[in-house]
Amino acid sequence: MIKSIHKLLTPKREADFHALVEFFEALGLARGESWKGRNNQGVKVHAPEAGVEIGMGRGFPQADMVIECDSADVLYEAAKRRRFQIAEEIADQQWDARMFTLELPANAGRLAIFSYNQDWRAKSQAGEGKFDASGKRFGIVVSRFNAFITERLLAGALDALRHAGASDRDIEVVKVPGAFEVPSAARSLAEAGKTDAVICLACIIRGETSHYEHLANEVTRGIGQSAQETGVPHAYGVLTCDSLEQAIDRAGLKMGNKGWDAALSAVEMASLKVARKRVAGKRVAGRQSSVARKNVAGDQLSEDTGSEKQRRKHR
Ligand code: INI
Repeated sequence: MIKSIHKLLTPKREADFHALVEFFEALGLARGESWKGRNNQGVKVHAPEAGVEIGMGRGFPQADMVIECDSADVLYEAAKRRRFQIAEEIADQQWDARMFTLELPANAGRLAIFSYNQDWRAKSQAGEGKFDASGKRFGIVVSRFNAFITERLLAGALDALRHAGASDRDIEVVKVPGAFEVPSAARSLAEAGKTDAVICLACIIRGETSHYEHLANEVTRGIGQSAQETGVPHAYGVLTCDSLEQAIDRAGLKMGNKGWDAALSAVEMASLKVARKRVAGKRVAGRQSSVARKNVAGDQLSEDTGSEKQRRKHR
């Protein structure tokens, strides 16, 4: 499983290294993991989404790196206030966007920053959630049983939420003794009304229990029931494995990390709920306006009838 894609910048001087980190943080990228070894050091800064774009034709930014944001004008003002070196002034683009470019510190290249004028994705993604966790609150319930595995699931889930833009203060982690206790803790979190999605993490290993099937079934049923009855999305990150080896593979090695996967499902379902609420809101508003139209017509009708009655009276 591919985990991420990075643009690597390797300035020679320590001052340039810090200047670059501060530059990206000032633009709003989140600081991720960092390390300091004998021969090198590194800091990762993240955006909710990253990838390779393959483009053809004219009008692409002339830059080594591109950032899409909500408002290029806001970032442009921020860049000017911080006296970042502006290479190209902010301007309208023929692809219905606003864009400007900056020189990166330490001669590390050029960065283009743009925002679309219209949210053209809104229509095409109407039926899908987005992998954007910013501003959303998450609860994580994690079982201490098989902690060797569940701690890895938890690390994967936290990593995924942070990558998707969630803030640490919006993540509540609740630890419970075992998988059996996960559904009730998940329900408490969901019913408290302070989370947009709950992520359930546990590990049940067949070899370790004679009641494996009962436990796995009950935990799965309980999580599903809590999701359906509270209306809060629950992500299922419960490993049900035949052996410890299988569990290890699903907690960070060959088969990826199911905690990470569950967290991304939670992000998607939380944003799908918001998107569907927005669509439903528009529908209700649309329906109200037609009801309102009917009322107006109805009122006119009764007025006419009234004046007709009056006329009859006078005749
Ligand atoms: N809990 C788990 O999370 N995984 C297991 O594999 C497991 N086994 O093997 O029994 C397990 N048992 C504990 C259970 O979830 C409860 O915590 C316990 O029964 C107390 O209610």
